[in-house]
Amino acid sequence: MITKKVADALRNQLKNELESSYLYLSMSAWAAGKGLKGFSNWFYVQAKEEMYHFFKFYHYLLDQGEKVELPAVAKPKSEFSSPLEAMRETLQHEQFITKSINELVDVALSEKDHATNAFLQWFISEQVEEEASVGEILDQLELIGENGNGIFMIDKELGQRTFVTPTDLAL
Ligand code: OFO
Repeated sequence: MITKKVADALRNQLKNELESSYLYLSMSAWAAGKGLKGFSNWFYVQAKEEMYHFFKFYHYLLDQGEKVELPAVAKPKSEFSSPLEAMRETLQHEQFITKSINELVDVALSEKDHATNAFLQWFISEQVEEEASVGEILDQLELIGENGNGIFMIDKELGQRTFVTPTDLAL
């Protein structure tokens, strides 16, 4: 059993995760339209990972006997000036998500909710990884600037990313 305060905070995170997935899917479509297949693949995998995050919150709420109502999702931005801009926005978005996860932990701790705190620890570690991997790509993009060969090389590398099917949820 979880308190209403915790349940409401977790329900709000459903929206954040759905909007994350939607944003990255939009970036994937934008990159595909620009012929950046590798970037498109990377954002597509990212969109799937965000849906997995959404489902983790969704199932946790249901497992705790809570009601789940799906939120309205805002239309994501669909035009970017460059891969650099898209990746900068990705890092900013992930920093926003990290903040939201930290706030969720604060709510769980203030309610002495150890189960929810334990559940959220996976996301705390995940955000460190996400910010680090996006930061690495961003550093490379800032280094090469407008260099077409450099973009081509990074695009090839990002095309290698694959979605690892989670073992804890049937998706
Ligand atoms: Fe990118 O971590 Fe969920 O939202």
